[in-house]
Amino acid sequence: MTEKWWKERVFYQIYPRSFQDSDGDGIGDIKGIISRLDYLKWLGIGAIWICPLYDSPNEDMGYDIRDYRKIQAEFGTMDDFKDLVCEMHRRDMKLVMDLVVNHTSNQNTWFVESRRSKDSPYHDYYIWKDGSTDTPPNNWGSFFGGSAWTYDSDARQWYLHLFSSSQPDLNWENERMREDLYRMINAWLDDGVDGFRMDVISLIAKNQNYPNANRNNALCPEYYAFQPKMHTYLNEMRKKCFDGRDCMCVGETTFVTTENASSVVGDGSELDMLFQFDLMNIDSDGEKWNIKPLDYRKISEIIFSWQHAIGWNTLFLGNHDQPRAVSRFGSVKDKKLWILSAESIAMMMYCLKGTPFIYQGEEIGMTNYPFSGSVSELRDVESINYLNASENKALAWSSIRKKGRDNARTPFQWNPNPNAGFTTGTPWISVNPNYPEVNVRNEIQDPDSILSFYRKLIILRNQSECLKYGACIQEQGIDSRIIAYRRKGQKTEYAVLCNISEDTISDVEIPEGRVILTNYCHRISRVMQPYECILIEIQNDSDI
Ligand code: ISL
Repeated sequence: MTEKWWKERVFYQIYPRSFQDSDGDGIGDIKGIISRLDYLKWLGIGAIWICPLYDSPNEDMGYDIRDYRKIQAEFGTMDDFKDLVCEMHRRDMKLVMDLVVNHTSNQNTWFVESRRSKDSPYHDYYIWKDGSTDTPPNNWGSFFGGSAWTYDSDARQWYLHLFSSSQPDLNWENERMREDLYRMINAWLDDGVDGFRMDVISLIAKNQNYPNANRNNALCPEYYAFQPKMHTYLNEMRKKCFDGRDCMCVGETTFVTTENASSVVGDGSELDMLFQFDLMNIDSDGEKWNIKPLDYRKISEIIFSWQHAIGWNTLFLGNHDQPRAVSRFGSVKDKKLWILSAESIAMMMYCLKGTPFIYQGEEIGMTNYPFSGSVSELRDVESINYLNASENKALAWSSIRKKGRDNARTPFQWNPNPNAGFTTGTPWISVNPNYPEVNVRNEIQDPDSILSFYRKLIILRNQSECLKYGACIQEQGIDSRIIAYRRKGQKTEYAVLCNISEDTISDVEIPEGRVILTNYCHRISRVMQPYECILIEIQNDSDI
């Protein structure tokens, strides 16, 4: 197993709009991030992925880029960004930027030029098709609802947008466009960035026949995910941007499967790591908003099928597109279960083999927002489109409460002061009312808090070769409510057992050894208590 910095560090994902505001405008910013680096260092974080910081009209909260080489004014300036790079490197932390190159904003000058005239050199930077004004070129649906095509009356053509109509898809068939992107990527790397998280990178190549899908306005990955040309482009990008640099690329490989994953990752491959979403889709019945209950057996099936499928995984419980981890995989019924369950799911995930990505606020057990049911509470285009298109608003709200992306985007809860210490102004999205209890200041002082547990877990991982590089072997024949596995290094062996249910489970074969981390002070022989988790050192170790 090749050793790499990105395999050895625990990553933290920052959603900059909601992390820390420094100037009272209600929006998080770069200076705010800098002011919290010491907290992240204390937590044991070694690398940070920051969601888009680029100039954007914010139709999709920064995932619609207007200018790839300008920092969003609300977040600060290029000088602030350079300070951030410097402050992070000074603390031996790596910085990973978000790279959104499947699409841009419709306000990007490339698109403005593109729609101006068919003769513009930028016209082919996007995907345009002729056709009558009332019928789109095909029946593909957008991720955010409705058709994936919009008719542009200036260009008198249709353009493709797999996401919102303000996010036209770039045409990767166009070599000049690709060269422009590579120049931009290299410029950021020259500025000191250590890598990229590549937004929907699996969708960049489209089937050039643009065939109709089976269903109208549905997603049809068979025509735009993992197309053969995607590999061509990713290889080209690697050669032109990343070869010879010590940087890391993690792809958001939407629609990846355990079968096709190894076509993009592996030593010397197109990407270093990938994000797969099987666990994130576990509570949906086909479509995101059709929610079904959690099935424990599925969790271990998904986790271990991915551990077998590829040599190195990303490990995560949520991100800015997902509900809060503890609300989804744990229990927020009462304080005790909230703490225990947040800890058990953390151990379940972050002792596996791979690179942990902790989403901001997860380490203090931030929960979903208690939306009362007014559209004015929402900021996310996906939820707003869905609500507007739904006939049964009550049903739509029940799904949004569980799965809406704004759940993850409420301000970070630093302390019990007004607005949770996030801003002195009016926050761009409401703060979760539980902030007087759920916040860093409370938890940092409490050795039994979720935050203290996360820190112990991260530090153990940082110090153990076995937890980083050891083999991961699923424990067979154990109750499906317990996620159990071994990590085996050269001199060390650990057993991990996490009850991810509210049930007390008896007759559990618990291996003998030294308990290194657990969330219960009193253990009962052969019993796993509700959400109990245990990390046991079985074989003597020289690396802790
Ligand atoms: O968020 C989702 C479902 O609620 C996903 O389907 C998501 O749209 C998909 O994973 C792609 O996400 C990425 O690209 C989007 C952006 O809105 C997301 O925030 C980003 O993570 C378009 O750029």
